[in-house]
Amino acid sequence: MSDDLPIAKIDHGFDRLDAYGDKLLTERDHVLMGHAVARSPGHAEGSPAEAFLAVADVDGSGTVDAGEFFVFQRGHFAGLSRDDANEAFRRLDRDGGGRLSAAEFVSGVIEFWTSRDPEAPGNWWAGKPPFAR
Ligand SMILES: [Ca+2]
Ligand SMILES: [Ca+2]
Repeated sequence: MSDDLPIAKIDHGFDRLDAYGDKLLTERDHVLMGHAVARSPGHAEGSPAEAFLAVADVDGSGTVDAGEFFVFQRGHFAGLSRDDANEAFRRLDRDGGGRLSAAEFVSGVIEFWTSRDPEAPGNWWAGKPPFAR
């Protein structure tokens, strides 16, 4: 199997992440991406947060379990341990049901990028935030 297709998709994904368009991924791209997530209505079909949910929900159940969450987040944050992911998952699973509903998942994404509340569960999206006790 040729590597052309996956490489083309990675290039395409990189171009999407390179919000500033200078062929470098920097903090500035993440800030622009965060603003784009914040602007998009959380449940609007096609919003970045909904797109993340579609990728994370590997079995198509409509919810994200702890294993799916870990695999999804580990793909973005290579240093995230399973313990850190599990702790983050517990915080994001607001009803304690053991699964992230679409609303819990989307709220986590949006809060991570936009909330100024130090107690917001979404602060844990990428693992333990540096200011957490
Ligand atoms: Ca699922
Ligand atoms: Ca839940």
